[in-house]
Amino acid sequence: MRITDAQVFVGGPKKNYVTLKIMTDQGVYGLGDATLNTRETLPAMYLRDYLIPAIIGMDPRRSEDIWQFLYRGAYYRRGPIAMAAYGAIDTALWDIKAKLAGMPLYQLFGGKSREAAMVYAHATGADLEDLMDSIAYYVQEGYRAIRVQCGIPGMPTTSYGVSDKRGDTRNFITDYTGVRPRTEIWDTDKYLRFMPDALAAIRDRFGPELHILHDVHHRLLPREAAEFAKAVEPMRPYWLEDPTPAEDQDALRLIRQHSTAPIAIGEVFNSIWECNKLIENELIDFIRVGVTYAGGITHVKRIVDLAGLHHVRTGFHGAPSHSPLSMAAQAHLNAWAPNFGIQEYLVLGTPECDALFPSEHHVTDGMMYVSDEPGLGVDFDESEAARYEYEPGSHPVVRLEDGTMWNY
Ligand code: GCO
Ligand code: MG
Repeated sequence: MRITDAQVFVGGPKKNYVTLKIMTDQGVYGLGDATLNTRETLPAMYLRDYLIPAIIGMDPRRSEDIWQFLYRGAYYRRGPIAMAAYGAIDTALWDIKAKLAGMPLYQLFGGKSREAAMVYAHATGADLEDLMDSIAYYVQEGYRAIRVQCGIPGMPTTSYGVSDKRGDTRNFITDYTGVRPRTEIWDTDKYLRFMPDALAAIRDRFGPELHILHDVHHRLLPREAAEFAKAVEPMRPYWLEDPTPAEDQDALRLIRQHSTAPIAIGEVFNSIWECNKLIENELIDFIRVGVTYAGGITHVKRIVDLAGLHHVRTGFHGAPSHSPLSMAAQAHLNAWAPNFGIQEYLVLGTPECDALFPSEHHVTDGMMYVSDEPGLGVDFDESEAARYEYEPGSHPVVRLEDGTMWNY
């Protein structure tokens, strides 16, 4: 069996999905995702110019060897662009393998460990009252776990992922008006004075059972993160995400020394070599990698197995930029992983998105049900794809009130 050709498509309904389709001499094809939000053309070019010409003629069933060929063969290893490109190929090869077996992908990992996987929704509010309405909406929709993000009083712009318009709960991360980013202003003191009380009010209003998650989005210094984690511990958050940038991994000990609040990190990691020390030293509770830019199923499965040895559970990245293909790959891993924790989930199901990526995967009452179709269980409609083209977009950048650049 041979790979005969592969194509890359960039575009989608208000997203720039980077979709890879690998064709074989037996008519079976595989699909993978390389969507690197706001830098989408780069993995697409890596695939088209360097990787696709090198894998044509190879046996698509040898996914492990092809992964090693891509990773070891590059010499300049890792990084999100390369790992997204390898990840797309790897996912497409697993799709082919499971289609050949006539089984849904999770069967190849060892079968289902659960009937459905808990997901968390995003609630946001311009202020606390607005956020309470947004949480109430998701509770009523059946979600058991909700990430809560709130505008901070006195801050000149809203912080990460929050609209300044009341009642507007769409997720404000990517701006598709061009590559020049808008600026958000950040003030740690205002945040630290407001957010613990806000979380206490949310716990008070929604009771002990709701899983409350919060994303600090890399904004605090390690000492501040320890102070924050200590302050919110009585509210029993399900997790605190990215309390501090994880480049300085030893600094995370400070949080552990001061608080038992669970810590989730890893959405910007792209290899096991960024995860292994945090996992082995048991400095985190949830690993947040995404199949898209952490080298695909082969590599992420390795990270999941390492995490399982150290009581670290999965909480895969599932931001709005994730394609239904990467979400499907994660749905299969979530169905299998003995150390599954939770899955981030934003409603992707617009009619346009469903037409582009037809599938049986679905979320009901806050639980994700994996498709039983052979392979990934997602198709790709090329005539729909022809309607879209790449639209340049950007994340905001963050500055302190005096103009100093900070972490987005
Ligand atoms: C999350 C993330 C995202 C990122 C986004 C960047 O927890 O979902 O923090 O929202 O900001 O993926 O492209
Ligand atoms: Mg995050």
